[in-house]
Amino acid sequence: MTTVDSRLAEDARAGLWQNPPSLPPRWFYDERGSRLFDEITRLPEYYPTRRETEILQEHSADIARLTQATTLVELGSGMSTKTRLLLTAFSTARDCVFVPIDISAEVLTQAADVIALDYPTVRVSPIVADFHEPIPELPAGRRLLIFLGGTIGNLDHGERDAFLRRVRAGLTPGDHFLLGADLVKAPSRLVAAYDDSAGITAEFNRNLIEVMRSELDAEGLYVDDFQHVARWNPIERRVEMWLRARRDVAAHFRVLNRDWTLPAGAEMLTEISVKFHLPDLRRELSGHGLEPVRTWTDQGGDFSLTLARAA
Ligand code: AVJ
Repeated sequence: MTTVDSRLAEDARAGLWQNPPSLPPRWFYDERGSRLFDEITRLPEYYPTRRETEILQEHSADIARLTQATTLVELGSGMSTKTRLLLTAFSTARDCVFVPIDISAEVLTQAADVIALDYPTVRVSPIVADFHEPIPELPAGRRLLIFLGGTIGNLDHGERDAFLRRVRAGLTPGDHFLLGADLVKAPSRLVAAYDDSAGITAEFNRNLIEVMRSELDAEGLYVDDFQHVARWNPIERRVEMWLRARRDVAAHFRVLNRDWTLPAGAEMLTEISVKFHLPDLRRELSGHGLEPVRTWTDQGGDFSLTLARAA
């Protein structure tokens, strides 16, 4: 068993027998899941990627000037598509180092190679790591650590607190942190972004069942027995994705040596996507020694980028 498998087994043991059962969203991103997510970012209903790209197009030069950074570090970098806008701004100003950090060594190597080819003046120095663990020791220099896409929304209040502590601990006073966060808006638009009419998000969510089936060697677990559910939780201010059993589910996980049941109509929680009010977010950052310098939003105020300075 690989490390990844045993981590999934750990997460499954910790989450599937809780009430309600749950699994953390990082397991969505196997090869098919990553492809489906890529499709999601292009859906008409899914605005965050487009809005964040617009903000970066507009303000990357400002970010380069305000931070004077020489070392750009990206957490959860994936293919670093949006990051190219920052790399262009930074590498025009001065020589720089790019440190993509991702859990997938495969994705990381691919992305690093392409970036190195396209940006000859940028030294690319990838690190395999998980943002649920301490930030690895970063190369010296004035750093800008970025966490884009609104992925901070996957963390609940306690997880966010721990994450922001790790971010602050990984930086030196004067370094900067750039955070992409989705904002509270009409629930109808929020839910549509996670329940698109083409059914891509439904496939993305249901793919988790296939990941569980194959990675945990399950018997009696079928994707077709689960229905995609997305709803707005106004108390927690988050979109939640659930998988609802269409009929009684009785599965056996050979890797865990455990049985799992989910009665018809019952649901498992697969993702939270917290949405923010800017004053709260800025307060949360400064409470963690990350002093907001500037916040940008798109024209419609859908999505935000906040630049903060490590105190
Ligand atoms: C990658 C976590 C930012 O929460 O919007 C998109 C994931 N899930 N559609 C988000 C996601 C369903 C996405 N993040």
